[in-house]
Amino acid sequence: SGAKKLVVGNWKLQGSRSANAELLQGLLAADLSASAPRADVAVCPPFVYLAEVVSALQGSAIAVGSQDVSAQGQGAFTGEVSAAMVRELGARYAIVGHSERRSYHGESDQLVADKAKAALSHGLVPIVCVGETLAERESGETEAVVGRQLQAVIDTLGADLARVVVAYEPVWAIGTGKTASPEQAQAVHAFLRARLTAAQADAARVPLLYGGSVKPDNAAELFAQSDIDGGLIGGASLKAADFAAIARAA
Ligand code: G2H
Repeated sequence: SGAKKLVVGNWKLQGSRSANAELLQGLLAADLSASAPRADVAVCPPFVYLAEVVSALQGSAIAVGSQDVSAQGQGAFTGEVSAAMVRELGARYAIVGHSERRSYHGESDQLVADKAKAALSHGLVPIVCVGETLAERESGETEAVVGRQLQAVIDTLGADLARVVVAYEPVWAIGTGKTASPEQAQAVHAFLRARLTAAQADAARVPLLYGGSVKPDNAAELFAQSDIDGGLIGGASLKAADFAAIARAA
């Protein structure tokens, strides 16, 4: 579509203070607001680095997000990090429901929706991830699965639905080097757009990101699809040159 794209880096469980400093220095040197004017850019480091990353990016156009957030506000929830805490550190986004959280940490559709609600209520923009496994795709269940994942968010957020970002990440394409073809991705994005719009007219403009092995050499054709509004980038977000090239492909 013609609007500005959103390109988000998901660092996952990677980084160190020195590696982060080098990566951020590379991103700042790439001067993305000038060299990638069609992309809004954000990076999502592990929680413990949020403050330092926000501070390093102060004054730049690069926003910061967390990779998860608690559904709880506060209390006896050892190990959790609240949306208010993430927001206080200066983050703008919170990824919720990444497939790695759904599969390795057993996060349900409802928990993911509750996390999105907690994020929104503290001024964070949730990036809600949905996506099917290979077995689900092969048995023709892709739309049923992503539809079910999205429905929990629709039911839980009500009138706030239009304030989220949705990322479609086919599980079989995550970190595997297999990318959905632009046509495969577009078909699911069109389905998600239709579902969002049917739920609420305003939600037609919810940014829909594609994630799963996005690289400099496939980003442009993905971003050219009419319902792909940007990307959620894992591996390729750890190299400044690659992440900058993806932002420039917007
Ligand atoms: C999917 C994606 C980023 P990668 O998880 O969220 O990772 O680009 O490494 O497939």
